[in-house]
Amino acid sequence: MREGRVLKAFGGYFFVYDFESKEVYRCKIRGKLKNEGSDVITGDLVKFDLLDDGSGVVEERLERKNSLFRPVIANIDQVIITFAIVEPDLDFKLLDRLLVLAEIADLEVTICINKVELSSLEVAREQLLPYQKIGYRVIYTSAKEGIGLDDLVEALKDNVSVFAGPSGVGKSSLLNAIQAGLELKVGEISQRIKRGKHTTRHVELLSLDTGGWVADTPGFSSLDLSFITAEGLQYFFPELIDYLSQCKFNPCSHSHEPQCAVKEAVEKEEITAERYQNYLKFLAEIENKKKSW
Ligand SMILES: Nc1nc2c(ncn2[C@@H]2O[C@H](COP(=O)(O)OP(=O)(O)O)[C@@H](O)[C@H]2O)c(=O)[nH]1
Ligand SMILES: [Mg+2]
Ligand SMILES: [Zn+2]
Repeated sequence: MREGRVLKAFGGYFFVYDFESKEVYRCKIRGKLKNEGSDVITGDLVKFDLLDDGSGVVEERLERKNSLFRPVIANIDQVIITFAIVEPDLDFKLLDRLLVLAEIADLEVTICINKVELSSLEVAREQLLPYQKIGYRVIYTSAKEGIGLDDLVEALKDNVSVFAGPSGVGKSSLLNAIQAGLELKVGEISQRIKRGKHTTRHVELLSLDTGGWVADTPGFSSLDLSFITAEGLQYFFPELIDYLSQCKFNPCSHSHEPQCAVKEAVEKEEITAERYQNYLKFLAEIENKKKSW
């Protein structure tokens, strides 16, 4: 049997990229699979057979590594968290929120800072230095001037990626810049705003000529963190983890307790004050939501 990846599910058909022939086949799904309750979504790895007429039948869905609920997509390797250095101003609180969501989903992260030609590489690098120190990969691009596109291609290569980040930062422009003929609309208001609550969305994976797949819709449409517990939040700030066992109290929320190793690390500037402040804000959000229930 052939093995492939579902690039798109639409109107009862599954468009499957065959790893061997590198062709895309329109497939139906074996009724047995549906009866077993084993749904097939974009990103799924499947086994399929080809019929004489050139169409295919999905016989088996392989186990998923992970899946996102919005957008509905499976087996994602990484999220490209994209911001502009200016226009719009880089929103570090939103960046930290997206990083927490990526950590929860256990995705690899690449932070992409676009529109660097409007500022300078030096300024951008300095602002993102704390994130590089934590261990996040940061790339600096300009879709307009063609800066850093090789780094983006390299990051996308051989991975299944979703973009995340506010609208207007240049996500579509970056994809257009690395893939000739793509012609995604630029300057469009994010679909999220226009879309009605109950409209089904069809997520499509684009195969890049340079290798890799990218979802055509940005990831993490819900930015709500209150589904995690107050005690859980600390584990999604990677730079806190080494300090957690050194706090006097256990559990320690690292907000008001004495002899807190995290607070001491902030004072010594081993943890940046801005990230710590955002940790406290997210913690308050989670606690307030609980109280209102
Ligand atoms: N100056 C500058 N403008 C850019 C750059 N990349 C995108 N833009 C502009 O930013 C606006 C939003 O771009 P778009 O790709 O639609 O952003 P998206 O909403 O994140 O997909 C458009 O007017 C683009 O022309 C860049 O590198 N430099
Ligand atoms: Mg766009
Ligand atoms: Zn503590």
